[in-house]
Amino acid sequence: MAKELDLKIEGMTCNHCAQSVTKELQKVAGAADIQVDPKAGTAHLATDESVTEDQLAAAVSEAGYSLTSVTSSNG
Ligand SMILES: [Cu+2]
Repeated sequence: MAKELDLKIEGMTCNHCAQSVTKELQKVAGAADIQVDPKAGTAHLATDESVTEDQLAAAVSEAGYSLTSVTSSNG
């Protein structure tokens, strides 16, 4: 079962930032349909149940930004 998640990410300013975050999130096994909006400071993605918030935080941090919140958009 896939989860739909909304992430809040601090520190992104332009499309290059968004690309870095997208690239790192793509490396997380089980993450798909990644859409990053640098102006809003958000990312939307679908993940397997196995993907943890820690994995997402690590990916965002690897790109050089901070994950500040994760909310599920389908319960
Ligand atoms: Cu940038």
